[in-house]
Amino acid sequence: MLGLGAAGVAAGPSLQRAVEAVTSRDPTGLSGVLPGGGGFRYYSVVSSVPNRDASDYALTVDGLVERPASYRLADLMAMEQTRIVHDVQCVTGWRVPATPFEGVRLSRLLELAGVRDGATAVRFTCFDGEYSESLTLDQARRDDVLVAVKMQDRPVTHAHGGPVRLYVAPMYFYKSAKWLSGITVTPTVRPGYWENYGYDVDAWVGRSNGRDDAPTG
Ligand SMILES: Nc1nc2c(c(=O)[nH]1)N[C@H]1C(S)=C(S)[C@@H](COP(=O)(O)O)O[C@H]1N2
Ligand SMILES: [Mo]
Repeated sequence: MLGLGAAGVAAGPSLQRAVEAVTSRDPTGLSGVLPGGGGFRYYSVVSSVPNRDASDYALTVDGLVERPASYRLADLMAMEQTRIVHDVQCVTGWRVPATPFEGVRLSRLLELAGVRDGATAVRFTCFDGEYSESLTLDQARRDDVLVAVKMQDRPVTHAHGGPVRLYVAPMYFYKSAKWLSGITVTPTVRPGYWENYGYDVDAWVGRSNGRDDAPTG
């Protein structure tokens, strides 16, 4: 699959078309409309994902930090919660307006961990065992980037990546890693799962992946 993705990128006359080629190929074949999802589509790059809940969920923070940590769901819920209402935009075109997400600011977890000299990025891993994402430290420290425990004002469901997913409000939804289980502070950006198929690492909505929207878009 990696080979096909790379070929798509190389053959496409534009990145836009390369992205569409990768997307329409749907290498996982697993995307589908979520029942009762209010416009959301279900995405997973693996066919089944274990269930985790308050009894066995853990999020580790490690890498280039002074104080590695592990958080249970209750630990995250006991911290200051931030609620953001923003449009969800998938790079394949579907969009869900004004969706509330709530959780702990990623910046707070990084602050508690103490980022060490030489770090420039953050890598995210997931308990599905396959997916990964990344942000630069500057992006990760934005106020609109959350480690979310709620979506649509309810606990994040398993289908939406619960109990804990990343939420990167200003970027295409592929940055919002579901089933989040690891946050590793790294020396450089390590591209995430879809980024190895040609998606942009800097995934600003309207200003990446071949889009150059009018500012009013
Ligand atoms: N672990 C994991 N996170 C993921 C994905 C995935 O396949 N696995 N897909 C991404 C993509 S491309 C999108 S559009 C959204 C879909 O989120 P949803 O299933 O809640 O609609 O999750 C993102 N995060
Ligand atoms: Mo997506």
